[in-house]
Amino acid sequence: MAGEPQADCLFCKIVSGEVPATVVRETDTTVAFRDINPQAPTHVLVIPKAHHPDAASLAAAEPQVTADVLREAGAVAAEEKLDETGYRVVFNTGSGAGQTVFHAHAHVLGGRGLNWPPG
Ligand code: DGP
Repeated sequence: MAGEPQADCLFCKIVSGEVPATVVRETDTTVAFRDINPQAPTHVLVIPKAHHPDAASLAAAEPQVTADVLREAGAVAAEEKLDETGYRVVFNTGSGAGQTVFHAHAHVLGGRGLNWPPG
């Protein structure tokens, strides 16, 4: 069922604590933790606790939680002092766009210059 934990999902295991992560923020609906393979000095992932495969399906099923994820992305950026220099929030969607974990997640990237367009 949409939103239910999936036994084979890495990020559901981070939500449950079965897989450890460096958690920087947590709310009733979201968890934010450091990416294991950082692409910038700050690289934090913000995920909904509920399982949805990508950002669009999350938004369709739980718009309020989508807003929670975006608010938390902003809170991470403020805590990491990125809001003055600028930062990027990215939802890779689909394997062709580089999505490798099919549990919706926002990448929060900053702390270095960020080129546009991204590769
Ligand atoms: P994406 O490629 O957009 O699906 O992003 C998935 C990200 O998840 C990628 O940047 C690496 C990160 N990642 C993969 N496995 C782990 C893990 O076990 N722990 C943490 N903290 N991050 C992970």
